[in-house]
Amino acid sequence: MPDIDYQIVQLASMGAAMDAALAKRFRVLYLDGHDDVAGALREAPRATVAVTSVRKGLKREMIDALPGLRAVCSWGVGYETLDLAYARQRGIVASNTPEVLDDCVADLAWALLLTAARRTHVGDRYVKTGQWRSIGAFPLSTRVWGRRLGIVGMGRIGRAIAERGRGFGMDIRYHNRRPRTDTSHTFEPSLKALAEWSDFLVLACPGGAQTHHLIDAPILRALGPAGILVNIARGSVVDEAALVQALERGELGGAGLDVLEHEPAVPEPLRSMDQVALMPHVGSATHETRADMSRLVVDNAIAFLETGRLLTPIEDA
Ligand code: 8YV
Repeated sequence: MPDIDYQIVQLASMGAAMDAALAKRFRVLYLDGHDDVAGALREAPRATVAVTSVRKGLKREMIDALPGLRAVCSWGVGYETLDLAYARQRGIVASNTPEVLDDCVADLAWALLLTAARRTHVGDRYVKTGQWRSIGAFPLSTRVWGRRLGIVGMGRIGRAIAERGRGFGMDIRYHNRRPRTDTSHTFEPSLKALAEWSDFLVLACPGGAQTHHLIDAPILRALGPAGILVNIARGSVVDEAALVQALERGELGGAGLDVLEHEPAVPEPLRSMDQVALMPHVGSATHETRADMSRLVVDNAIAFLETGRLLTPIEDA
C-alpha cells in the first residue's frame, strides 16, 4: 500500500493559488509535468477525483489505472479529449467549465469577424511599416453592420455571439442538431442553406467525431466568394485542406480562425493570406476568465469530495 492515501490525482495545474488551495484541503498527488504519469498513478489506487484539462485529457488507460476513480473535474468547456463513454461505463461522472468563458469566447469570435472583414490586422501593418505614407489610401473592406450572421452550434457560446450580433444590427440564423427553445433566432435545418444565406458563418459547436469536417468544400462554396468563416470551436470542424483551396481559388472571401486542424501547425498559405486573421487558440484566455475556470474546477472537486455531487456536470455525459 502506498504511504499516502491520496484523494485526488491532479494531471493539470490550475495555477499556483488554486493548486495550493486544493493541496491544503485534500491529499493531492500532483502530476502536471511528471515524466511517468502512468507509472505514478499506481501511487493513488483510492483516489476518487481526477483533476485534468481539455488539453491534457483523460485516456482510457488512465481511468483503468485508477480503480477508485468516481469523478473527473476538467478545465475547459470542450471535453473531446476525455474518454467519457468509457468513464460513464465505469460509473464515473465528469464536470467541465461552462458559462464562465462564454462571453470571452464570444468576444474573440467578434474580434476575428471584425478583423477578417475590416482587415484591421492588415491596416495595422500598413500604418506601422509606413505604407500609409508611401502608398496612400488603404483598400476598401467589407461592411459588418446590418449583414447576415449564421451561427453553427447554438449553445451558450453561440447565444453570446448572437447577442453581440444584435448590437451590430444583424439578421441572425442558426444551425444546430435540433432547434432550441431558448432563442428567438431562426433555426435553419440545412447547414448548406445557412451557408448560402450567410455573409458571416461563425462556428461555435463542440469538436469530436460528430462534427469532424462538418465544414467541407461544398459548404465553403455555399458561403461564397464574399463570405467570411469564423472558427472559435475546434480545428477539426473544418476540412482545412478544403479551406485553403477555397481561399486560394477565391471561392471563399476570408476567414478568422482561433483554432486549426493540426494546431499549433499552421499551413503556410493561411499564414500568408491577408484575407485570413489568425489567433493561437485563446478564446478563453483572459486573466479573469482563466481564473474563473480554474476556480470552477477546484469548486467541482471540493463539491464532489464533500457532497458526492458535481456543480457543473457535463450535460450529455
Ligand atoms: C481554451 C477551450 O482556450 O475551453 C475550451 O474548451 O478550448 C478554451 O477554453 C483552450 O483549451 C486553450 O487550449
